[in-house]
Amino acid sequence: MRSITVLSGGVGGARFLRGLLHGIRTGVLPGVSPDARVTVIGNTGDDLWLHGLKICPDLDTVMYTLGDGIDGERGWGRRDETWHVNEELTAYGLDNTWFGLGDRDVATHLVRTQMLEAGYPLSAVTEALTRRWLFPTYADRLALLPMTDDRTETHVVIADPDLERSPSGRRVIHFQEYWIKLRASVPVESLVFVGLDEAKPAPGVLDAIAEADLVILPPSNPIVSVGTILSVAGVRENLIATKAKVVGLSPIIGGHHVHGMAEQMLTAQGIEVSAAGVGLHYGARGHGGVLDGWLMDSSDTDSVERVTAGGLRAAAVPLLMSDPDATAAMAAAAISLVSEDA
Ligand code: FO1
Repeated sequence: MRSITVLSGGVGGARFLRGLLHGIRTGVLPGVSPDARVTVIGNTGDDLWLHGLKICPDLDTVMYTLGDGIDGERGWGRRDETWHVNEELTAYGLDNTWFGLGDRDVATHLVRTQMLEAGYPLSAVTEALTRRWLFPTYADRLALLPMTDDRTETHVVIADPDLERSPSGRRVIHFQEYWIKLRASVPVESLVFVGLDEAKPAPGVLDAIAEADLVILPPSNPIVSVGTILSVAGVRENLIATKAKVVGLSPIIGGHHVHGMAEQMLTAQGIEVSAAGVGLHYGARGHGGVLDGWLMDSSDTDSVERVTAGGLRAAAVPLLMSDPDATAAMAAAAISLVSEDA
């Protein structure tokens, strides 16, 4: 295999990608050549405009993680970060400084916003930013594409008991406010994917799926990360039609997400919060779905039979991305699961 395409969200997807690239480098991935090219299709549903800046959390998390600029503890934002700008904004009385904007991170948003305002599409902006972060290490063997150049934002409808403020008894907030300010602690009435119905795939996105030897759905959020990418026009159709094998790894282990808010998002969409539930939600190619194989954690071994019955190849191995070697082993297991001779 020489070309691998990964549909990725933020923290979970970035951690998986670091292991996948480690596995390519160390030659532990069956049938994958050491000079294999990886194309990441990044989720832009988490994007937001804040303080006049365009912020793309999932693209930046992938870029900083693979460019070794990420803060390892948080999993997002820059290492060696300071927060003076955010502290000053708070001192001026702004009420949206719950979004942790780091001083180093601001530079990324300033460059992005200036380029967007000069008329460059998000894909060109992302390519320019990755020239600093990814090109020195990976050259043309790694590309990060936004899923679309069009504006998309995931918003969350929650109950609002303050009928003065919300006569309807419900309120719509940006996904980032739900996740960061409310810590995903309130019930979700529904999700609104602003712009997603009209979003066109960014240049290279459909080709990256159609021409891949392998497509991977990493353990990112199946609703607000992978789900949004699957909803961009043409993506699902190309996944069903591609000559590539398509394999996914479960973000749910033993009925729970490892971090983030996949449980809340699956519940909001009425999808069973389990490894099998997510795999069968993505579905088997040939049965209206997009997957050939679904890899679950060892604690979900008893779900293998049910997923296989759904038309998917399935296996259960340790899925905790504790370090690049462990993650590379997961990627190798996923590739083996859908290899011809498996
Ligand atoms: N996550 C938090 O929990 N708190 C924050 O203050 C925060 C700020 C932030 C700034 C830039 C960025 O790229 C990501 C940031 N994140 C923060 C993470 C972000 O909410 C998540 O990475 C995804 O959007 C949800 O998976």
